[in-house]
Amino acid sequence: MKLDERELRNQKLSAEHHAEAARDLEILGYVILERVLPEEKVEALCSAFFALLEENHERVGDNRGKQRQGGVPLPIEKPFDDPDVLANPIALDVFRDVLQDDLICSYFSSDTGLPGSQYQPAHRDGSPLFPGLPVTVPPYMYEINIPLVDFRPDNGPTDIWPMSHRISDIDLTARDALERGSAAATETEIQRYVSGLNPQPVLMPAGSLLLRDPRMWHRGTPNNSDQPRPMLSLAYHYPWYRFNSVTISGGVYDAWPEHMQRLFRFATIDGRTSTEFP
Ligand SMILES: O=C(O)CCC(=O)C(=O)O
Repeated sequence: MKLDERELRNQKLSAEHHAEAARDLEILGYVILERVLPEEKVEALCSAFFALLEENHERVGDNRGKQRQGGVPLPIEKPFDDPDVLANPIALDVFRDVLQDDLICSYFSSDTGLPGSQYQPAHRDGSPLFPGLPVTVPPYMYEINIPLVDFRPDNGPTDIWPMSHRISDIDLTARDALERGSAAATETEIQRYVSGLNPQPVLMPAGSLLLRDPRMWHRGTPNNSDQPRPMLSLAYHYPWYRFNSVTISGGVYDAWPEHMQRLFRFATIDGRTSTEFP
């Protein structure tokens, strides 16, 4: 979806675009909002990300398969502490409409396919709410992916299977298959089957927002270019759900406006985690 100048200036979708985005998210499992972040911002995020890349790679290794790092937390400090990244008003408006006003952000990290990365097995994020129950429950969490470079056919764009978030009773892959990064995980019967179902590569300009249901099947694809392909990943959900956690310094948290503090109220702040529930 391309946003017009007014929407970008007001950081709010038109009523028509809002309805379209909410419907696509519920029915298709995703919506792409193009070029929401201004170019200068994306450039600053991208250079800060590249400055950390080597250190992150040394820290986690290839934790999501050959030449691939996933779920690598980024420091919540400049430039990553930007409210347009952590609490994007356009995305949150849509999430709040489909879920509810009171949401929690519990995940801020990065996923990077380096040159030479391979296909991941198709997977969902998180565990099913009711394992083994062949029922599609309503959405309880949404994710945002922010490409820091253009996602092109040659640099390993994420593949997605629209509408697959509604299929609850197929086991795609063992839960630890992604972390083990074993090539055999892509060679199972079910993986061959889903590979034949026409996954779509998410081709989007840097600074776009991919809003998606974490249950929608997706996978990293081979990066055949000579540059890394980084994206930021965030998760927002009902306060009663647990997905991950973020770490913030008290100084950063205290300086935030109340709506940001509420969004991050279950974070670990200066080493302390809230016991409030929900
Ligand atoms: O980097 C990508 O394109 C997808 C990564 C992913 O889904 C994962 O590592 O869980």
